[in-house]
Amino acid sequence: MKLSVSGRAAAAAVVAATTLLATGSLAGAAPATPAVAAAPDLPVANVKAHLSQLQSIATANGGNRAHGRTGYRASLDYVKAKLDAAGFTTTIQQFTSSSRTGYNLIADWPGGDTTRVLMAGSHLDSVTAGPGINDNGSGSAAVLETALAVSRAGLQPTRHLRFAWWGAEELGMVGSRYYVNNLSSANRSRISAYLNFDMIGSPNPGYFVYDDDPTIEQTFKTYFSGLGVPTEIETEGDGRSDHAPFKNVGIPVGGLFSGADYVKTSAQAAKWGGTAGQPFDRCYHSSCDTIANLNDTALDRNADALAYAVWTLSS
Ligand code: DTR
Ligand code: ZN
Ligand code: ZN
Repeated sequence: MKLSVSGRAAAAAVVAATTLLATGSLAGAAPATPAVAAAPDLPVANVKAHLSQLQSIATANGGNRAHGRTGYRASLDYVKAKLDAAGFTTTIQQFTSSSRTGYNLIADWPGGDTTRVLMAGSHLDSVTAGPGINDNGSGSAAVLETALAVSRAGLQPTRHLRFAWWGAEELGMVGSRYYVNNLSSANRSRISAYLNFDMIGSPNPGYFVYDDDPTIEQTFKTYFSGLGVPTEIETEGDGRSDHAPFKNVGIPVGGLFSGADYVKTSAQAAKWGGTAGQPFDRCYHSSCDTIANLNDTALDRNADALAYAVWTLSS
């Protein structure tokens, strides 16, 4: 589905990007670039193809992709193979949690200023109850497809791009905390921002933007205003996903969320559609969080917003 960003929004994006480069949140940036290379419209069919693979992996591995189970490592191997074939430098970071081995997958896109790194990430693990397609195959597939789009475009951003798929988020952001805690102070200071995507295809979707770093928040809001889609601030997520370890050490963070087990209000249904009085995702942490548990429009819009933010904030 071709979703265009209006000229007004694109102009605002240039302002946002320029503001970003001038503000403290991403200080030390290169001189403001006069324009932002146009971010791609990610084919939602590609995102869904990754999700179908993750569904098949869960089905073949006891019905889940949870930390310490075979389905998690099989999920990581799928993502890694795509990235290796696309020219990324991939690293598997191993850790232990609850007496089981966990893994983070880190993918660096060669080039860019490695003293100013833009990261985008998502947790790849599910709960043990089910395949975790919305939570969080949706975020993982969108981050993967954005990385593959960077490769297809041969993007040469000013900033160095790094993508991450975290293990054991469902146990308390274990993988992302392990990554941040094991960064040297020098490498920690080189991360200029971290963007998090956890549940972005909820079947009864809301459009929530994290309100942590104002410049990142504005970048996402500019994108959605270009689509004519209203957004709300994500208020109940503080500390509840993989952006928290980054925020806790002072790294600017942002992200998108389409809702979990909270109930959609009438006012929200009036602006977003869907069903008032029902959860955004009635299959949250349940066995029914399968490939059928998605809203393709929300997945499409959020994946495109992810790509737009990566293009804009790395320029
Ligand atoms: N903790 C996440 C789901 C979640 C709940 N609230 C938020 C807010 C922002 C991002 C994610 C979430 C999980 O179950 O993986
Ligand atoms: Zn979860
Ligand atoms: Zn999640």
